[in-house]
Amino acid sequence: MGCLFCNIVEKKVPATVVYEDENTVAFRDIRPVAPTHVLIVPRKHIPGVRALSHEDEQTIGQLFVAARKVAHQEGLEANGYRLVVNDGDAAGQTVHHIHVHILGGRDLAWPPG
Ligand code: DGP
Repeated sequence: MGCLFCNIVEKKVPATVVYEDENTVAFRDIRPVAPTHVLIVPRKHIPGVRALSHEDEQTIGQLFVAARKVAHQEGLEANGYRLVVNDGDAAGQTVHHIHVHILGGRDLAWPPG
């Protein structure tokens, strides 16, 4: 068992990977809520925003720069897109390996539900 997203990073659980580099892996969300819905995760297991420390600054910086690359690759930059990080129960976090949702391909309402 263990962490689902660690298992995806390690290719023990299949996923549609759209981007990877030495620090990050991006794959399509299994329950998409927008025409483009990609999750990008650090290879390093960090449970969530609340678990971050100064040691993670480089990892998180790399994650956002890679998210931008994915958005470009997915053709989202012309119309815009949203990056979402859910942290904790009230936000609806269900997988406790930090991840950024990359959402695009439609107009996105604000505020979110
Ligand atoms: P969050 O609520 O922020 O923790 O989002 C977790 C997301 O993970 C949710 O949108 C659904 C997605 N997800 C859950 N299980 C799997 C899986 O096995 N494969 C993939 N590709 N996505 C998953």
